[in-house]
Amino acid sequence: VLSVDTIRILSDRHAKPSYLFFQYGTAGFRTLGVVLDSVMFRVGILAALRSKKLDGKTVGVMVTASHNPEPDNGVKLVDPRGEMLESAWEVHATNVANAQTSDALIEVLQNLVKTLRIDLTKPANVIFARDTRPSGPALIESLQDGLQSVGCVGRNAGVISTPILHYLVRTINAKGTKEDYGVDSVDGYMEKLSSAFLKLVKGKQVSPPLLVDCANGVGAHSLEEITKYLKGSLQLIGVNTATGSTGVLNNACGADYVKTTQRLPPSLAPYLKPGERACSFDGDADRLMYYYLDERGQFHMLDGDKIAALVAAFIVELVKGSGLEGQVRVGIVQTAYANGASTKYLSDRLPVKCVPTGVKHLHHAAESYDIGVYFEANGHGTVLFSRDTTEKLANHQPITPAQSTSLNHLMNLMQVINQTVGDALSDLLLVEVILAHKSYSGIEWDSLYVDLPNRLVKVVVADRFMFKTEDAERRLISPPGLQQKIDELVRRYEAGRAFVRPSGTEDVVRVYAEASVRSQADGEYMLLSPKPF
Ligand code: NG1
Ligand code: ZN
Repeated sequence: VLSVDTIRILSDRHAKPSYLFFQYGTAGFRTLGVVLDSVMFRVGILAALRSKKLDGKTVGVMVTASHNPEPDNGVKLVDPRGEMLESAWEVHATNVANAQTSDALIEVLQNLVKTLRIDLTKPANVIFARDTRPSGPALIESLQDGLQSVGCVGRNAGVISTPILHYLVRTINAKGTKEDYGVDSVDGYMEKLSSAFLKLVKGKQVSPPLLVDCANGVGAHSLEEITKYLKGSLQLIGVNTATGSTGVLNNACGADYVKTTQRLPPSLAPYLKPGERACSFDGDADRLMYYYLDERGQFHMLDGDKIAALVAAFIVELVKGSGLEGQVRVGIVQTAYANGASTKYLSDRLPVKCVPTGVKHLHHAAESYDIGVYFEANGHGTVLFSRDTTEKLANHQPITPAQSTSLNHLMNLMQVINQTVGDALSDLLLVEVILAHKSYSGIEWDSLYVDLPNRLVKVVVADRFMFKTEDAERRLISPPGLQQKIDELVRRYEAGRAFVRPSGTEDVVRVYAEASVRSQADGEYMLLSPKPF
């Protein structure tokens, strides 16, 4: 049974503010760091219970608010294969977080143990980490109290990026199995990525020194580490690496700034020369945005859609080159935010699926392909190789030296890619490998297709839960009549497309519009006259 007295004593120290409601959304719990104490304590308990339910497999807990402002924080659970928490448990998490008193909490927990038939005698293994936010250390202590209240010690992985935590969870659980995923340490991660990278770029001309905007977040640590392993083959120059300063995280820098403003972070302006490319991580280093200045100094963005196009084309080429055409199907997953031009470009070549926003939806859909490439336009994405494909590649007998080379490249790509979740560092290495192989600069990469001009804005509404969608969030079914109005507006514009959906991470509604001409995409924006970013 649960040691009710211990839970009560510790829970009283982490009382829930009665006036708040917490929701486990697409990115776990996310709100102001100062109100998350009770949530952290309870997530500690829940993580331990989830591990027990899964027969003692290791479960991850990541404390981060990603690209959101510095005062925000959040927490999400990571399942044993390094994936997002199973949906059914999101509801349990919300229930646990909202029990008003310690007694109410104990009751919810006892119910959970009973209905889910959790065997409390099983071990609980939890690994946890945080990003660089100032509110992090105190929140980690609350989390540890939660773990302790159910007799779980947990492993503190310290301050690391979200994708490294996902990697650690997967490696720990895969250890000693057929699906071994590497060594469960930061060094193991760096070693795995970098050694595959070095094999892939051997004898190739790699990028000149590359500026990497770390958003003043934990990605700066990853960058510093990987540099030691790259042995000068790729020079990465960190900008916005001030993880010790307050007030600078994600501030006028980082992947989200680039995507939403479609501008160069001002802090990079003194360094980036016309003709050169650079990239930005977000605050927890799971998103990556590339961009370059053309010869006239004009800014061009290479977002998640462009990364997906580059990566998918290269993988298709390698699959063909290995002699596996027809045996290994490559497919793409996007969301409604994918630029219409990217969807057209990709669906002319490959199967493309559109799913609702949220990594878990993309990840899940990508699992249905032999090799599934998924990217959100905002730069979050990865590539999944199915179990069958992994075996097929390992057992395939190439019949020519060229086939053997392609197959080797594919096997090494699998090692560079963090298949658990989007990973800015791993995606950066992947992109640089492909650019080196294709001898592409930013300009050639960009010319795969031309983005349709677009606008994404947030609008504050009285009740965003009134907005209900269908068709992978591309159409509204509520409030009544609104979709018709959007349809009427969209019809007036060439290649027009627009949709409205409630955010899962902020108390706003997002409005997206695109059209063949910039002024027309903006036209939608003016008509709706919402608050700009
Ligand atoms: P919401 O707030 O539901 O739009 C945002 C991003 C998602 C995803 C999540 C999780 C956009 C338009 N939305 O979701 O893609 O990254 O945050 O962080 O970028
Ligand atoms: Zn992030």
